[in-house]
Amino acid sequence: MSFPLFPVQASTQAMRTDHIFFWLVFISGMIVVLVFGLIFTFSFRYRNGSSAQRGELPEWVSHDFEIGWTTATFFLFLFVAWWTAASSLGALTPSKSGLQIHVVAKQWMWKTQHPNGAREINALHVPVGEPVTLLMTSQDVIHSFFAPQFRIKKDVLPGRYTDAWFQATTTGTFHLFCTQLCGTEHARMIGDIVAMTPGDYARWSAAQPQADDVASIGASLFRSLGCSGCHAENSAVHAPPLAGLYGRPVRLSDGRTVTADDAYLRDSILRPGSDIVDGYENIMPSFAGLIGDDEIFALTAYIRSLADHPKESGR
Ligand code: HEC
Ligand SMILES: [Cu+2]
Repeated sequence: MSFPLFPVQASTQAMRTDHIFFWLVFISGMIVVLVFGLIFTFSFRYRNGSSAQRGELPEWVSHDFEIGWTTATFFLFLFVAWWTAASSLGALTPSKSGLQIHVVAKQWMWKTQHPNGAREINALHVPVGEPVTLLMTSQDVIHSFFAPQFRIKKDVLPGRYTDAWFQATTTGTFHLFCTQLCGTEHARMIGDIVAMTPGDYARWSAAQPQADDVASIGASLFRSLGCSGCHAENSAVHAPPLAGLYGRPVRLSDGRTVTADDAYLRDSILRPGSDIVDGYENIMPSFAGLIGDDEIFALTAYIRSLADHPKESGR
């Protein structure tokens, strides 16, 4: 279903969003018609000098009537709140499966990287019918990832991750905009999202001149940066094993329990002193300023790949 003056609906979320939008416009419209209808009726009926009856209320305007319509509108609003919240929460929670794409925004371009290492600038190729999770960060100022035909918009912040997800429903080329005024060439910070059939996507991604699988780039960084010196099983240093860590709850020395997601891993690498794992000393050096977002993403992909083999897990 598509409406004039509206961007086409190219994702599952687009239909849900528009559905809610039109129903809310319709409900609000009905209320406007009712209220204005009553205003005009009453101002005509009770105009100065009219012979309409004033004083006693008619019989049917009872207490029960008043309680009835107040309760009805209350439940209508509860329903609207529940309905929009349920849909928005669904849009906020990325699915665990599907494709995970790393997005780095900078003045003034979008850089994307696929799980197999393929990189793009101001473009993003995705398969139709598969959930795509975007893990996003910025190298400088605040940007915002906006794909109107997918009805997704999410701020992209320096120094932390935000995520968004969508599932494309039709093939085609769609707009990608930055919607956060981010400098002189903000208006040119645009790109194309190309939704392809899964077969075409597989062919496209196999044909990319990419260096290597992101997780294996991470594995070699893990050695070259010296992480393995402490985190390897046979290391003399008392450091937590990372196999099986991703997605698990972690107990911290201050008693909190957090989930080892992408943001946690990033913080562990950049600010190891802020979240110290229970039972360990704060001896891990900070890698802030030494490695960039691409390296952090690769290290995270490597640690995530360790979680796929639970039998290696030391936990
Ligand atoms: C000097 C030894 C040392 C080095 C080098 C080191 N770490 Fe650590 N790391 C630790 C210790 C000890 C902890 C536990 C205390 C803490 O949380 O700070 C830890 C914690 C972590 C955690 C959180 C683990 C958990 O179970 O929640 C991650 C993730 C991590 N390190 C990744 C890395 C990565 C990636 C590198 C390389 C870029 C690295 N570490 C380099 C010693 C080290
Ligand atoms: Cu921007």
